[in-house]
Parts: sequence; structure tokens; C-alpha cells
Amino acid sequence: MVMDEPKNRGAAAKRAVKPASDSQTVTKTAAKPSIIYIDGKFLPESEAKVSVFDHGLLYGDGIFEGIRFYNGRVFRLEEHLDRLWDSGRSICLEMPMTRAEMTEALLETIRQNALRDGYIRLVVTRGVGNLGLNPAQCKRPSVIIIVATIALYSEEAYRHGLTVVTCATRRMGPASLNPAVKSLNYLNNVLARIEANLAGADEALMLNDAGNVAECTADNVFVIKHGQIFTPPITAGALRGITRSVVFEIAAELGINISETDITRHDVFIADECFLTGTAAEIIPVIKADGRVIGRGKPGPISLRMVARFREITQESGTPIVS
Ligand code: PXG
Repeated sequence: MVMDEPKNRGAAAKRAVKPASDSQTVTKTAAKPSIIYIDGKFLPESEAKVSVFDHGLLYGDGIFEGIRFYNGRVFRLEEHLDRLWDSGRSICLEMPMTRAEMTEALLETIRQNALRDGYIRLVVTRGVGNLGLNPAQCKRPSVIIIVATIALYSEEAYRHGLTVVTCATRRMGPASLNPAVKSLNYLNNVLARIEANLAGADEALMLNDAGNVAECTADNVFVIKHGQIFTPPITAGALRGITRSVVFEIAAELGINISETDITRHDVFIADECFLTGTAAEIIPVIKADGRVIGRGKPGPISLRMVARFREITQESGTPIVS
């Protein structure tokens, strides 16, 4: 069946792109324009431009990492570089620089921006090609490093927790674009995010093709039941999140049982606690899913211990920006 064009387009389209809460935003420093690294050059943001023939733009052909630095140190840099290199290998994108060169470019971009706390967007595109999608036409990948300040969810959101809704857009299966690849093709997640916005929720819970919980649009999901923590396995379509791996470390340290297991929406509804993890969001409690109140409707004790310990770890570890 061919559907008619929708008649009432304006309002719904506006609602879709407007977030339910504007609480999570990556912002540029207002006073001072940032310095951006592109292929060996440090450029003021007004001059930081890429070609319209870059396949990153034309096809979403490329990979990225979102990294944080705290208190003058880059958090889990080696893990982020491992994942970037793995993403590149998976899509046959050969890095145009060594790991040591990438590390230095990244640290130097932070130094140029004179920040102690912030967010790094590391992007590697397939590079300039022609209008055909064949990447064989692209001579050399481009490396872009953007450093910004980050205003994450408000302190209030951490204290009170988020609401999530299950979205109709499924997380892709491994036979499509494998969700383990952190690629520039995020339209699937963007569509999920639009669904959350339209529903007035803070985040979207994405299911895989089997109907199990995979993750949220840029965060891994954890539930807690009877004092034990559960999270979907990578095979369920969850990204191997770096914050997720820190949660495993903290759980071991605190002597809390944690395991990877398939999780359904039902498991989320009946959980005692639930939280999300991601570089941008860090660790943030969830208190409502599809209208069901989780636990007592406020962040639970294990989630709060996780948040507190995570904050300590971010302040005391990492690769120094100035050695
Ligand atoms: N799932 C997906 C799909 C992600 O993109 C995570 C989970 C969490 O992984 P980490 O390693 O960050 O704990 C991510 C992370 C953005 C942005 O631009 C996205 C991510 C990270 C930072 C910023 O919205 N993705």
C-alpha cells in the first residue's frame, strides 16, 4: 500500500527534533572559538572545513570516538584508541597515522584549547572521493579532532533520574552494519532519539531483532535486581562501551555480582534499579520506562554508589595532557 503524504507535517516535524529536555548538550566554549585539528593542521573553527566530496559526509563512511578528559587527564584513552582501530579494521579503513601520532595530535589539540575538563570528538572519515560510493576512489582518510566543553545532564537529572521509552526503531543486527563498529552512520540511533523526543522522554530504549534490549541511543543499559547487576551482552547489539567496562570494574571492587545476560522490557519494568552509561552521560539513573516506575521511582543505592565511585575514578586516573 502506498500511503498518502501526511497532511499535518509542520508541528510533528518540529517536535521531533526538539529534545524533551535540553539537558544534554556538547557545547563550544562561548568566549573563545576552539582550535580544531584537521590532517596535521591546527585551525581556528572558522577555517576548519572539509570537502563536500568527503565520503564521511556523502555516505556516513567513517568512524568516530567520543572521549572525555577530566582534571587534566584523558580518560581511558588506550581503550578508545583500541576501539577506533578495531572499527577501522572492520570497515577496511586504514588509519593514516600511527597510534603514537594520533595520541600526540589529540593531546596537542587539547593543549591548544587550554582546557582541563572537556570532550573530544575524534573522527576519521574515508576521505575525499568522487560521487560513487566505492571507497577505492578515496585516496586518504581524514582525521578531525574537535575539543569542546561539555554540559551533560543537569545535576538534577543525576539526582532524580531519567525517563525512557522503548522505540520502534530496532538496533541493527550484526549481519547489517555491526553495531560494534562506531561508524559515522548513526541515522538509526538518530531516528530512535527522535522517537524519544516525540514521546517526551529523555532517552530511547532500543531493542534488537529478537525483541531483547540492546542499548539506548548513545548509552549502555544496566538493570539491578536483588542486589545483582545485569547488562545485555555485546551480541545483543550493545556497543562495547568504555564506561560499561568501568562499571564491571567498580562492581568487582564493591563485591557486587555483575553479569551479561539477555534483558527484556519486562526485566526493565520489574528492576529494582536501572542506569545508563556512556562517555557523554557518564552513569545516570533511570526511574521510569514506558510509564512504569522503576523501583521506588528514584535513583537506588547501588546506582548512587556507582555514580560516586565513577566520579572518583575519573578524577584520579588517565593519560596526562601535559606530561
Ligand atoms: N552505545 C552507543 C550506540 C554509543 O554510541 C555508547 C553506547 C557508550 O559507550 P562509551 O564508550 O561512551 O561508554 C555509545 C557512545 C554523541 C556521543 O555524540 C556518542 C557516544 C559517546 C559520546 C558522545 O552523542 N557514544
